[in-house]
Amino acid sequence: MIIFGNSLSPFARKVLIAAAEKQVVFDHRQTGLGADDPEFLAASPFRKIPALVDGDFSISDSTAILTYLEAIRPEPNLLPVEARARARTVWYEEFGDTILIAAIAKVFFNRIVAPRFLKREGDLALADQAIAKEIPPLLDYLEGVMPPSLYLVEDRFTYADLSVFCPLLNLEHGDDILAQGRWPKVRAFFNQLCERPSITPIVAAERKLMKRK
Ligand SMILES: N[C@@H](CCC(=O)N[C@@H](CS)C(=O)NCC(=O)O)C(=O)O
Repeated sequence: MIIFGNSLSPFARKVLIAAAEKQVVFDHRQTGLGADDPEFLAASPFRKIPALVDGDFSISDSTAILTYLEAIRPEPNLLPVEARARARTVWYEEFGDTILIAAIAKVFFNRIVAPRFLKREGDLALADQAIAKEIPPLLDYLEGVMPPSLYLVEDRFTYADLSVFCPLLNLEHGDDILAQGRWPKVRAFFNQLCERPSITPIVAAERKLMKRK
């Protein structure tokens, strides 16, 4: 199996962690934006990362890939079976993949991607506005729904936690808002996940990269 996508992408990171949780053996290609590797393009018709190739099967989109991984490797179960828990897991995945990342991307792109990787100035006012106005209500929401176990669904690690965690790591790369103490449960949720064996190496590598000027 091949997984295409640099882990700085929250969507690629989601797939890399899911594969590690399921102990799937894979070859990781550090595909970035604008890649023209023909194998990657065959798997991802719109050049978006992540993408996956498994023998003669290929697919892109993190949600599609997680669905595939869950089907071929049902244990450990990361997509609950019980109706309400499954629906809530899909909701948190959708929340992470759309609402949360839309706001966080304004910070991550303009403060990190534009200056470091595209060698141009980002729209810093847009990033500041996201930190001041857009992101706090999303963290308020998470703080309000966070169970005492610090797992969003079924008091155990599922795709729900993974999908919310991944954008939060991009937030950490761009701003220290989560470390400020206003959202203690969300911060504890984030810190707990950073300690997971499937996640720790990715967090360590990215934090190291982020410190590099
Ligand atoms: N819904 C997709 C989103 C994938 C996505 O937008 N990936 C970004 C990187 S974070 C990308 O490849 N952007 C390049 C582009 O849009 O051309 C998923 O869950 O995988």
